[in-house]
Amino acid sequence: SWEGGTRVTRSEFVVVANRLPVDRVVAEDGTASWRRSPGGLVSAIAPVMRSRKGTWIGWHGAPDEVLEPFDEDGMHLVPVKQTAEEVELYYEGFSNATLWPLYHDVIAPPVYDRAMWDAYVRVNQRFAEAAAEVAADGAIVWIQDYQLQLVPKMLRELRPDVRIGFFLHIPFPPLELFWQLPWRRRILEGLLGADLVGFQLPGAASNFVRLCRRLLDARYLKQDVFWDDRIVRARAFPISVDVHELRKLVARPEVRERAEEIRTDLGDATIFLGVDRLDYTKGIAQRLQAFGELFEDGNLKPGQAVFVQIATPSRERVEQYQLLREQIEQQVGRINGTHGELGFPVIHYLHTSYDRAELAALYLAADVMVVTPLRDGMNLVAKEYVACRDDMRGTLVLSEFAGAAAELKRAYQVNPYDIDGLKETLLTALNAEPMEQARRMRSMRKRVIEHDVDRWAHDFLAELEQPHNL
Ligand code: ADQ
Repeated sequence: SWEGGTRVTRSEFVVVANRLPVDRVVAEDGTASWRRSPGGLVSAIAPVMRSRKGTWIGWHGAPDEVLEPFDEDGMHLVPVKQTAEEVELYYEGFSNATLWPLYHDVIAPPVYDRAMWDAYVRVNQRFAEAAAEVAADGAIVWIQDYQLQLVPKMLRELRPDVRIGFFLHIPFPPLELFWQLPWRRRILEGLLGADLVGFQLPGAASNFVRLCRRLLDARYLKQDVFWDDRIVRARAFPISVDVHELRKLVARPEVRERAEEIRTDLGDATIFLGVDRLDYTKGIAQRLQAFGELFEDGNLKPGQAVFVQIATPSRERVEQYQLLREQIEQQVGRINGTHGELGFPVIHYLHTSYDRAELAALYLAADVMVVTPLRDGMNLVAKEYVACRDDMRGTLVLSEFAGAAAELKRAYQVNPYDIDGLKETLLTALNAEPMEQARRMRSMRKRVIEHDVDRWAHDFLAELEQPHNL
């Protein structure tokens, strides 16, 4: 169809996410091009996008810039504008200073600010309008994550004919916490615009259903909510990793050589590894505290064991993230200053992002992978580590508060708030015999290989496409 002179491509399959699945790269000669963003979500959805001639709606990453739709990597992409002020209020503000901490057990205090809320509504409306414009009759529209919780309802008002799925990548909080939110009813009604609301864990789906009953007085049966003469299904779909991609990576000779090189560079010490966005939900301070105390107690000696902590820069304009960075960097300095020796720091802290091959080499080099979030929707790092260890070696220390703990039962599970328990578990994992390592790794690998990210996308879409009449 022709609208306002520009051709609108209508799609049977539409993905709506805060970000487009591509990043702009500028070459040395100044020419700009697009490159597919790394990460499981994009690689899971890209094949579906291609086979269904799908459209992806999202922000392209540059404030204030208006871009026309374009095709890249076999996908039709529709950029949605965000002003600099909206990035500050909607993205850094309501999404990452309000919803993110509220949904992660209020580890940091959520900010409740009306101007942020207004921007959240405005930007969600813009995404809903973009989706309404490109969706074909009866299309499938799949909305991603906490930045866009109002879109399901807004889109349904514009386009009652389309089938709407929503997936929340982060935890959904218990009623007692969600209740704090001044706009709690609006968020819940926003989500109820979907036909299917997907969560990482069954417990999150239950929290949602319980809230619908208590806050909106909605009728429900198990995990089906009756709302507006419709059935809204709440279900769990634990997300996973691109096992195929990771296996190909670790099969590359240069990745295996790089892993050897890392081990040599670290003086053949036992390697503990942490890989996280620098985020207060990840429990980085707790794991470093526990590790440092193992030196204090004489259980570890400098040169014998090292901790490699990769911390990806994240949300650097949000105050809590600036505070966290200062705190972690001070802690690293203190522990190295106290326990390190010349030529033998006990922590290697790297505040940077790596490509997939370097990450895979680090996973291969690590003896003990340490994943200790205080709360995490899933945690893909834990699953990536398992997917990479086709040598059946290495141990995984995993927080009970990561969604992944429900599947990776053979990890050494810990409560990261319990520093003594964490210390004990680090030592147990370190001292596990090769046979025991292999036994645990085999069981965890079975789970991850059978439940990879393709299956996640497939299961969600199969459920969404199932007929469900009232
Ligand atoms: P995140 O909070 O970002 O994801 P996680 O699931 O661990 O957490 O995913 C992080 C991804 O970034 C991994 O694929 C990892 O390899 C990559 N990464 C981390 N540090 C990196 C670095 N220095 N360089 C390059 N890559 C790096 C949110 C939720 C999670 C949920 C996912 C998916 O918070 O709970 O598992 O979405 O739904």
